[in-house]
Amino acid sequence: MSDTTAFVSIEGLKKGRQAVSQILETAAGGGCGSTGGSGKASCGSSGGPDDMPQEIWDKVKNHPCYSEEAHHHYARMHVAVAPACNIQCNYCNRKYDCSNESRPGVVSQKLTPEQAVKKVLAVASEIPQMTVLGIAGPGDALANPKKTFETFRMLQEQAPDIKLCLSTNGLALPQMVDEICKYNIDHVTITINMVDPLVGEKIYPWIFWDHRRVTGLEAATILHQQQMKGLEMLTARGVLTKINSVLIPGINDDHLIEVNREVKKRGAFLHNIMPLISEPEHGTYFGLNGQRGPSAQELKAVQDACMGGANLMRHCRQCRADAVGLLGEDRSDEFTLDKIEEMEIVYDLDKRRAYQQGVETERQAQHAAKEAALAAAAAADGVDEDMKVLVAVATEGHGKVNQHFGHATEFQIYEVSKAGAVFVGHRRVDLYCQGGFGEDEQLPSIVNAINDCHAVLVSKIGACPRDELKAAGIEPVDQYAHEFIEKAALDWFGDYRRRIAGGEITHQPRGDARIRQGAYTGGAEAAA
Ligand code: CLF
Ligand code: SF4
Repeated sequence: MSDTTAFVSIEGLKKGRQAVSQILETAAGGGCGSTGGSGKASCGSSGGPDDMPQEIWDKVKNHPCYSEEAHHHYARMHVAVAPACNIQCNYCNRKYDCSNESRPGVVSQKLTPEQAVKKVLAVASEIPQMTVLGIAGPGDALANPKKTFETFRMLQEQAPDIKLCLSTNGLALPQMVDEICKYNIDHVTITINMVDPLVGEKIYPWIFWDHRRVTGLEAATILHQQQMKGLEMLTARGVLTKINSVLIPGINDDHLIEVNREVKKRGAFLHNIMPLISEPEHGTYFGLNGQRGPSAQELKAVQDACMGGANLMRHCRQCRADAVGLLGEDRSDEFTLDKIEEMEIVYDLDKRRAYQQGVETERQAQHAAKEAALAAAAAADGVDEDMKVLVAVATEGHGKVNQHFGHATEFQIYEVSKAGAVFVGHRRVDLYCQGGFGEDEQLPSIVNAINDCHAVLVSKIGACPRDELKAAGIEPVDQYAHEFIEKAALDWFGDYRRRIAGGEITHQPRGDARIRQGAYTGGAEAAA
């Protein structure tokens, strides 16, 4: 524990941790999205009020980042009101969005707090499942405190049902904790890439601190102390915290296990380990100096090594600082300032609640389907009881297999075993169907992206990609169209094991996906 903790009331810290630790205990070992068939909640999954303190359930149940299950149903949005930053990360080029929360890509429009609130109300009236407003750049939310808190203040008055969320590098966090609590900001993300300043000095060339630029080890030491102190203070006040870490191969890959341990000790609710995206064309220090990002397998290996520590988020989409919609989709183009001017904005709380009630009903049906499929899987006989395979799923939301292969721009990846179907990540791909026709030259890259999967579950698929997938050893499966994902994955897995047991097919281990995590969509993607 750093010496800075002297500022934090020990009693407060204990109390805050107590609440958070109850959920962490239920989550331990399950991983994000896993219930392990036990019915226990893992944060980010399908747990309910019986699995965790009611006040925590209320905070996470419809937050798409804090609940893996919720991300199939609920949307978030970001408003780009925070352009300045107080540190330099080697994976950031200021032309691009903040890497704390967003994939770089120029923010289309920076907003004033008034414009931001108007935009939120416009989105809330059009997308009733939008439940969370986050401020995540394009710089650092807390390096722009006036704009950040003014936005939250106005929004709290005008749209009280929307959860408030912010993301920060942590440097200015301790002195902002009172403000954060004043506006009922229940969710705070801190990007923590190291707990050892010797590692930190390879990531942060400088910080701006006490009216001067500080460099090297001193900079990393101050940043580390501020991050730890801020995390402890938030825990003591009962604010849910998520830690984002950028996985930088050769710099902090092994070290992230220690980061996970240290943030868990200080009450972090979730740990989101994200891949460095480091393309030279984005002009970052790392990108220009040959620092590569991790492969999908390297990312999963580090995440798996952290299991049992702070609970993991694996469904992050590294979204833009002006993203709008479900995670993985971006509807920001529909809500530019020009378009908002022409919209009739009706923020109708009752209508929003009624819509969300419908979402909850669907979610319960999804949960029930998953439980039934799990029971069937546990009862089924077959070969190799410990078998685990990956399946790719094409979905456009609602937790269902409901997307045509040719329309997918990403596949969700589930690890399936008799114990359950657990979301473990996603793979972005280039669109196969363009202008109504399949682009066959895209197929090899799509197949490569899911090359470690045994099957791909889709609502529909054409003959050409079907043949190509089969030739690559990946089963194209469309018989579970419009079913809930976990049920579909478990049913397919049961059938797969039966076919092996019956001698129809032989189980073949799959190879590694031959692409780098997050690096397959060209210009829109960049550093973490
Ligand atoms: Fe935004 Fe972040 Fe809040 Fe979510 S994002 S401020 S916690 S509302 Fe979510 Fe986007 Fe990943 Fe962030 S998917 S980058 S974790
Ligand atoms: Fe600042 Fe975010 Fe860029 Fe880091 S990634 S330098 S915190 S804007």
